[in-house]
Amino acid sequence: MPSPVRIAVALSNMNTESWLGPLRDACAGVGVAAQFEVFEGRPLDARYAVVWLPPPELFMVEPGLRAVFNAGAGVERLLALPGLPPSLPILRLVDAGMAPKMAEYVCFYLARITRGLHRFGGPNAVRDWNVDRPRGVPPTVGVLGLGAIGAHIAQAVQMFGYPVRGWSRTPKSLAGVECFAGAARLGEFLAGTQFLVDALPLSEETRDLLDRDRLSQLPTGAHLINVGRGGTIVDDDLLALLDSGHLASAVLDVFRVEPLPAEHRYWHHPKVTVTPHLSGPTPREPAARQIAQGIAALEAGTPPSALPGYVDRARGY
Ligand code: NDP
Ligand code: OXD
Repeated sequence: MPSPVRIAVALSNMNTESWLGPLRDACAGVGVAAQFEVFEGRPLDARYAVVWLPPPELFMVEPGLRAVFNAGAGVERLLALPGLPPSLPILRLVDAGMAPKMAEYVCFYLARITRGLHRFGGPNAVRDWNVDRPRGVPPTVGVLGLGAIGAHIAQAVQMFGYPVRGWSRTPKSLAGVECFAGAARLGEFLAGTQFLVDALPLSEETRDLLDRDRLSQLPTGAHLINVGRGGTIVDDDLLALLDSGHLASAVLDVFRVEPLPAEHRYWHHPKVTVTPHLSGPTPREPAARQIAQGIAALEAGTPPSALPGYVDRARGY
């Protein structure tokens, strides 16, 4: 019987132990004999690693890695780790159950804001039957990023009757969504968006993308939800446009520095809702299944670049 494939697990900010059972079960389910061990700094002679924000020593101590599985969708911090071998293949999660949760989060805030639902409930709740009920054309929702998550959000929002547009790097075609592609069309996309949802990865091209100029291209009174990455928005520019009244509100789930520092203005700004990076928690079992399928495919000789979630390092996502 061949010896089991050794797999190092290094998951910061997650309950690592709780992942071991689902990972073992998922590998057994795809016929891979695997031995998962928590990486604690000593060599495990691992062939693969399952990571979320791993310590940089992992890559020094484990020179035999053939691929790394990122237990999340965003890879910008993994790619920035010192010592990450330049040709080590990285596979990230593709949806794995995060997309519906993120669509739910966006639809919740969309309804809360556009229908004024924040007025009801709590000690200051409006107790009046004669309140405004929006009956006009719903605002146009624009989704930045039409990947596994953004496309799901766009289609979920569209099902609630909102006109939806989306923006991506390469051209897309999505039922019910007006699609825009490339930097040259971003201005046009923003000008027709009353409710902007950011579902972009952080890369060299998207860092600081939403600065004062770009955000000013949104119509007056526009709202923003950011579930992508904090670094895509220039915080001071967003705050200035909220203060000037050009933007009406921002719901922010992701930040340049996380946890968001206690002194940050976002915490206390009356037009900002802060949530602590919880719009898309990684569901363990589907994530473990996706990772196990990847390991099985690699063990069967499939090239990493042919697998879903293969990270193109030049693109940065
Ligand atoms: P994908 O790689 O599937 O999609 C990324 C999308 O962004 C693609 O449509 C891509 O365009 C587009 N894009 C990237 N760069 C540019 C650019 N320069 N110009 C225009 N469009 C661009 O990623 P996912 O959808 O799986 O995830 C997106 C991000 O969501 C993650 O990277 C992560 O940062 C964030 N996330 C946040 C979570 C949370 O809890 N808040 C949870 C999970 C993810 P194209 O299709 O042409 O390549
Ligand atoms: C992710 C995230 O990228 O949790 O998966 O943000």
